[in-house]
Amino acid sequence: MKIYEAQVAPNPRRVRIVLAEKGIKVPYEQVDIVNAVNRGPEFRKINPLAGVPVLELDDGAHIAESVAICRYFEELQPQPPLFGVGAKERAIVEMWQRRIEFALFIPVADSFRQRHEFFKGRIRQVPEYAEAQRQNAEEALAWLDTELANRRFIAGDRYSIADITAMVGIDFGRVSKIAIKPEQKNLARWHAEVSSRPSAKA
Ligand SMILES: N[C@@H](CCC(=O)N[C@@H](CS)C(=O)NCC(=O)O)C(=O)O
Repeated sequence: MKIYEAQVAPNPRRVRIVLAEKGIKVPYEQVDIVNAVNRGPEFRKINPLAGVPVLELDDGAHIAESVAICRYFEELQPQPPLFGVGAKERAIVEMWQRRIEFALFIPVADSFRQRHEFFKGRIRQVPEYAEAQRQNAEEALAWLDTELANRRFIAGDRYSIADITAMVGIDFGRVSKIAIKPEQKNLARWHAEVSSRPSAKA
């Protein structure tokens, strides 16, 4: 088993954090995304969509999509649970994971992807969309600040994959000048707590 990843990129960081939380060690192979090695024909045999991370199993199967990889490890080793426990909590974590992914993580990613030199020639870029998504991400931060007024973590009392996606998204927002505002005290309190976990350095 091994994981193709890139140390600099946000999606692989989500997987590294989940593995660190669970104390699972998997060998990593770095893919040179700066020089677009992931976009070449060899890597596309592993993931036709070219993204990292990709988990390679011992039987040769490839699992891409960060959250799918995280779910695989949750099944292998349920402790500590990062996708909820029981029907209700699992559904609530799923709801928040998807909300954070659509309302924050993707807008943050688009703010970078849609205008940065790194993605020139890789995807069709619309710089105006980058700015629209930057504003959408800022709106999501304001909304999350109100949500976090009454609970410790994004999906409730337990740290979950939704917190991981939100923290990684917010941290990556720095390159697009997306940041928690001084008045967003609940969000700042939450961000300080999740960032202080040892796994945040993974
Ligand atoms: N939805 C995929 C996204 C994968 C993705 O876009 N990965 C980025 C790194 S965060 C990448 O490979 N970027 C280089 C490129 O697109 O050329 C996931 O969740 O894993």
